[in-house]
Amino acid sequence: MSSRKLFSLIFIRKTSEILLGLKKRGFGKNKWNGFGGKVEKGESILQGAIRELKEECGLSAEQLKKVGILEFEFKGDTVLLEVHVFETYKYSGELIESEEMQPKWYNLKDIPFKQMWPDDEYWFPYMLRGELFKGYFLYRGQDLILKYNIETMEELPALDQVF
Ligand code: 6U4
Repeated sequence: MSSRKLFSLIFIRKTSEILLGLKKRGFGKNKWNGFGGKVEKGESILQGAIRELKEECGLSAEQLKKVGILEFEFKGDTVLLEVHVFETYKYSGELIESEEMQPKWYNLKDIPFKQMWPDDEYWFPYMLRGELFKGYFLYRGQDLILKYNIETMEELPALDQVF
């Protein structure tokens, strides 16, 4: 039997820049990524995203736009990760470094793909073009993608369900 784990992943955008964080511990350590984490019991995916953003970089966002859904499977592991990707150009608060993340603005031309999850290079272009997307990646270990698929979507499911 396989089980599914829900995560959020949030990107703060400016016209030609994107905010990334260097993960300082745990899963994906030393990789640049958006902010986010596990959706907790009693919250919706959107609520989880807003909470994680605040916890990890100090910023508040009222509106997050859903931009994609990613599924990750690791060969030999029955757990499927379901990562909900959000972006926003509207935020408030003061950017801080947290125990989990060291934030940094990157120009869109200088995104450090070599120091990110290998899948990011495949789906970032969809996000940067403003397309909604759904992706599936099968990994062996955390470095090798064995199989993947990405498709654009007309719309993404509502995320108000509380878990
Ligand atoms: P703890 O340490 O338990 O508080 P938590 O912040 O809840 O952790 P964490 O850090 O494990 O969760 O979340 C993982 C983050 O990495 C989520 O934002 C989803 C994201 N992520 C996981 N696999 C990814 C992948 N292959 N590519 C990607 N982001 C991924 O771009």
